[in-house]
Amino acid sequence: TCYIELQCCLQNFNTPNICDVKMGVRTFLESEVTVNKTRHDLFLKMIKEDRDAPTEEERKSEAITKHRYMEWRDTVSSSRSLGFRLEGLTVEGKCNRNFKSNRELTDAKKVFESFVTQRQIRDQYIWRLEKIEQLCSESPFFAHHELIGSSLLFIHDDSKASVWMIDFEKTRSS
Ligand code: I3P
Repeated sequence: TCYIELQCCLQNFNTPNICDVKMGVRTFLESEVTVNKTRHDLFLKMIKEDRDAPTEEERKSEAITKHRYMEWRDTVSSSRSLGFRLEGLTVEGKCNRNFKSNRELTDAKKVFESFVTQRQIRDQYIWRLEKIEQLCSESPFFAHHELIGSSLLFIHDDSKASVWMIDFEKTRSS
């Protein structure tokens, strides 16, 4: 019998603080590169972040391909340079997704330091990250698959913390 077991990661937390960190230097599949359809919504997202990012031609058509958007997105964020990027943060119920152009390690460190202020919470995160690292290095599945666009989801409240790996939609055997 095949079945999927689902878990609500927020369960057991009182007023959870949440941080989504997207892993990897590339967040699109090779198969997405060949799709030539252009999209106006992605053009709008691009100029919202940087008015000067589109080329002359893209400005005329007011549309870009998803590959162009994803490549640009990986390059302006820390994905390409650091191998991860901050997707979003919820602290005391307030959500912040304004990290698109944060490329520097010092910026990421500042955000993590303000997200995790208690030593006990930090230690629980580190324990769990080391556990995930150990499980991944022993797992035959992880040895033979590439994960694209997956995230580490950090959640804590005043007394407890944990991390989960989430979003496996673009996982392929390698
Ligand atoms: C989105 C993000 C998503 C991607 C989405 C992008 O950009 O990269 O991961 O969905 O594509 O728009 P942003 O983070 O800047 O909002 P997939 O991972 O499913 O490709 P979409 O617009 O086609 O949903």
